[in-house]
Amino acid sequence: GEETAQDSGEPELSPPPEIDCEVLDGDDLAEHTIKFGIGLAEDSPQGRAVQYFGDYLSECTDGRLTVDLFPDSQVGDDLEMMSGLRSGTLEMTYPSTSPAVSFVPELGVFDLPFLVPDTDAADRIFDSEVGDEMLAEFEGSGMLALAWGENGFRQVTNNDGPIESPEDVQGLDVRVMENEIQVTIWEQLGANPTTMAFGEVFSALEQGVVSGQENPWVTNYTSNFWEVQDYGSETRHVYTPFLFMIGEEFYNGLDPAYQDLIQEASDATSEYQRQVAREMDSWARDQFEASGAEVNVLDEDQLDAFREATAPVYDRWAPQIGEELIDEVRSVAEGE
Ligand code: KDG
Repeated sequence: GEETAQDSGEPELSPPPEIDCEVLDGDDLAEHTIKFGIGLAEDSPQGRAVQYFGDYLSECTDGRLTVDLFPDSQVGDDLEMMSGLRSGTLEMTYPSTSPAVSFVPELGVFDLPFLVPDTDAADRIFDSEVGDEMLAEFEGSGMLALAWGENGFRQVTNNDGPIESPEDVQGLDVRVMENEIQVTIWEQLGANPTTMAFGEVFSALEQGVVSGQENPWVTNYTSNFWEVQDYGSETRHVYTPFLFMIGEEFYNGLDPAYQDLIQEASDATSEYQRQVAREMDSWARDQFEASGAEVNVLDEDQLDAFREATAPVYDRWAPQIGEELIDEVRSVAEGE
């Protein structure tokens, strides 16, 4: 894109939920520094949420539990950070569900195109029994998923031109997440998808290894993709959740009072992170546009053309994900 000076303005955000706890201050309580790695930037909703989580823990333990945040894939990509949790080199991470499908295949339901219509539907899924069950699937894997988060609705950015119809995607060299269902979506549309860890995306775009990628506006803006992308198109083709994860062995070795506190702080963080993600979404789109990129928002008819063109992805993957699970998640999403 044309590199213009950025308006370094901050988004207007509501205050985080109040931290309301009885301080754990027994002399027998150990001190721990939790290394928390994320793929996104410090000022993304994800980064802001981890900082809130750190404040929560340290305030409620008089500084005995602290969080050390490693943003921007500094300590690895989602899959590497998940291995770190299992081997004990990292305590916490916040991956997308998509790469976690290799551990919990049911999470592939979120990779289906246009499954989640809006953020209310996402909340209904997260707060449902089926939502709890999916998180519980991690037990025994070496990692525990303590809460949901919102990565969000994914939008395509690229350097070829605005995306308004499925035809515009044909032949597009696009980076996708490390997930076979995502690959199928783009193949179905006639694009050339390449799977790649998030930390490599910026330089791949810069060097022209790929022309485009897809991520929510908050990521497209806070990870500086506007510097290397000319077009952003609001396609909302997939809604990706985040998983708020901790190493199972680390967690099981903690004092039960710490375990309870961490769960409570995770729930508050989940609420806060979703709030920030939603408050920053259209702001980030405006910032992306103000940076000099061309932005277009698809209307319902244009989205319908994408719904139709990607429908075969359901038939292809339903057997693996489970027809019943898809129906269940759909009806929870619709509030039935
Ligand atoms: O910490 C999360 C990121 O590493 C990643 O999941 C972001 O959506 C993402 C992507 O495109 O890889």
